[in-house]
Amino acid sequence: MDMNKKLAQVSDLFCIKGTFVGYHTIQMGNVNKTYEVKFRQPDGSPKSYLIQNVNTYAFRNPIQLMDNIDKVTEHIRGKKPGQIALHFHHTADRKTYVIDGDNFWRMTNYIPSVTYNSVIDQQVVCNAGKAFGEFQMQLSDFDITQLYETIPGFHNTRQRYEQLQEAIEADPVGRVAEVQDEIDYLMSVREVACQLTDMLEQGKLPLRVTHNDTKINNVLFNPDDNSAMVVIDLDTVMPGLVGHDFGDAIRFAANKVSEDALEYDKAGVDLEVFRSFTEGFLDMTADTLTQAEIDTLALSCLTLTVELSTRFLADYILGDPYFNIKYAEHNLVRTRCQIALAKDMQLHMEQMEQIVAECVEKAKNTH
Ligand code: GN1
Ligand code: MG
Repeated sequence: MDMNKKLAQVSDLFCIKGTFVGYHTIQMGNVNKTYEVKFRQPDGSPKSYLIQNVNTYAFRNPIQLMDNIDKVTEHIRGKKPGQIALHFHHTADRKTYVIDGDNFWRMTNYIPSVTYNSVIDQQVVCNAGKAFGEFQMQLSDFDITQLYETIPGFHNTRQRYEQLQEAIEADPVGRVAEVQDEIDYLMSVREVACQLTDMLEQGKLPLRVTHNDTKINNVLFNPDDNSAMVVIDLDTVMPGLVGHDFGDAIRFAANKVSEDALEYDKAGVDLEVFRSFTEGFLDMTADTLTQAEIDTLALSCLTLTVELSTRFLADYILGDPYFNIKYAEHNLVRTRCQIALAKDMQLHMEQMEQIVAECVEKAKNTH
């Protein structure tokens, strides 16, 4: 596909004014494809937008997904009038998407900002914690029944294990033999990893509206002072547990190496980063969380790390249909890195629990 031509056409369908100048691909996420498109406006000034091609293998109901995002962004905009926010462009017939063949396009404003793939500064990570905590609080009065479950069972860890089991049984590309150690480890922690899912089913943890993909690079920061401006990537906003957001954020931000590091043996939880994020997150949420939610925050980090390991491994076994990969063993490296992190979290569980308790105290004393 001639991308220049295609992106110019898509922009036109979203009624963008001005002359298309060019585009570049943005490295963002492992599922969708993102492009910054540049325009010269009728008055001569430059203006950028973002266009995304939504992965419809991952998101089987992209129209429902856009419906969720529309409602959630409007709700948040109502809470922060006048502030920078994510805004989706509409077509002439008021749709937030363009379907052409297998492609599902959407277009948003481009927000000049910085993002971080790894932690360079404890204040940044604390601000990210506040941003995700605030996001949840802004949606605490949002009617859950308004949301479609765009990926059913997204953080249902038991279901993720069943999907891994099915992949192992199918073994369509003959990769199971080489990943026996990884399978053995994941099966050994199955019950502890499924504890959150079980508690939800037993009614011991409340459902909230959650983001469900709280990687620190899903927060846009102000380049001037590193304050958090906007939480992006709302594709997986769905009913979920507070631990899904907390645990996934820690899994990504507090890892000593990147999510797919080749040196996966160096993976582990950085307790200083853990503390900074937890402090920011609980500053926003401590007053509203139940005791059971607080008690399972540290556990949720292990849960989300193990859960993602099962997803990366199942994808590797199936021949990588889901996650974008850069090389043949990418999903295997990701799996090994997450497993190394999970093992280190098991070793530090008590310290993580202790830090959560201290941050709860601190939040309650300052409010
Ligand atoms: C995917 O595409 P991205 O990076 O936003 C995935 C998350 C995983 C993450 C791992 C819809 O998110 O669940 O945690 O990769 N999103 C979906 O990097 O599956
Ligand atoms: Mg995402």
